[in-house]
Amino acid sequence: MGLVGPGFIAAHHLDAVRRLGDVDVVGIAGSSLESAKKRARELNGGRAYADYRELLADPAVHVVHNTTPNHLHRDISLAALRAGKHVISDKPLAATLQEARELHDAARGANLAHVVTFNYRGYPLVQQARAMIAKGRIGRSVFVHGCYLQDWLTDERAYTWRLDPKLGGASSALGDIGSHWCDLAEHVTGARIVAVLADLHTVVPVREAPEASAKAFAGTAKRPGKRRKITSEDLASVLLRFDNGARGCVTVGQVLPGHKNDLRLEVNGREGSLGWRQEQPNELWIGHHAKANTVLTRDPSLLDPSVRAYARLPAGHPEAWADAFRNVISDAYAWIRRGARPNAKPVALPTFADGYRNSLLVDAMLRSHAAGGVWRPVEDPL
Ligand code: SOE
Repeated sequence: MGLVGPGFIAAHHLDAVRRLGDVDVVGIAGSSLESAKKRARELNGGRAYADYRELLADPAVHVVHNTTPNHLHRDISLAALRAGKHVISDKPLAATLQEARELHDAARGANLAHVVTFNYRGYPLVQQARAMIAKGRIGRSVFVHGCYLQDWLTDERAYTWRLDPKLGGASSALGDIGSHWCDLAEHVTGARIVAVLADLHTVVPVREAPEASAKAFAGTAKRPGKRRKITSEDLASVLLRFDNGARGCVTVGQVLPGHKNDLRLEVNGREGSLGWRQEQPNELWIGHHAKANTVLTRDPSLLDPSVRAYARLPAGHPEAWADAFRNVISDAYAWIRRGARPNAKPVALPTFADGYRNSLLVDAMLRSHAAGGVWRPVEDPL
């Protein structure tokens, strides 16, 4: 594998790949030879390439991990597919809906793996919830709700390229983390969001930001920097309608003190409810109407046989974010080893089709808000 864009998430891609045990890390490309060399040294990441094109030209690289900022996703992923490489891209798939469509079209029929890291799918209890709903354990789903709340952008001196529409895309919080929630809600329920009504807000409209390229969770700068006007949302509430008739709502925010990486998903069915929280990932809440509620802990022997492989440690040994991330990367390489045939894709693995679908959802939310907060259908032209 070769990696382009050695930022915050790059180390976790390398870690996940190394845990597979049979994939060589060939090298890293950055924005310059110097940055690539520095990260290659720090991460023991093999060769350093001055440019992603050099990495793509290297015949030793079969799989490209694209961990660049959103505005670079399209060009690099497209060039990688055209060079015959499998691609594992960070989310969102691209900065705009149009670019996401281009990537989706290029990946379709290319006989190459095309993966988007909606990594929250990789948790064993997320897969358990999906299996239970698919088997009818909670009856017909009627309400799907939750949130994805963070606080790392609370302070006016916190800044990230994600807030700049030229680099992060038209939406900020929705594209960065709302995208994860929507993907999870559709994946777990097996239902599709068909209409949205969104209210977006910018709680911090001016930031005194020293560094345009600051990484996520970089913290608050000590000294004020350049004053920047912020136009993209840091808070969003969205009502949802699903194709199976279920209703839903989600709140997404990155300026909410005390919430670190608080992703919660609850699905209420006619015969029971399921609730999962990213910060307590080893527990699945199971709600009942006429008997006591229960909590299923992540014990492989208690999981549905179809999802047991996602729990790698025996009961009592907690698994968390890095393990779930590894599960997604592991599925990606399993697909690659099977020749990346469409019918050989692991069920839980998110692809460019899911990435494109997700961009459609975020786009519909932006349009709903721009129209004054009215229902907008999610039209899927495919
Ligand atoms: C920052 O909000 C961030 O790193 C996201 O970009 C990731 O996708 C999410 O997993 C954690 O938070």
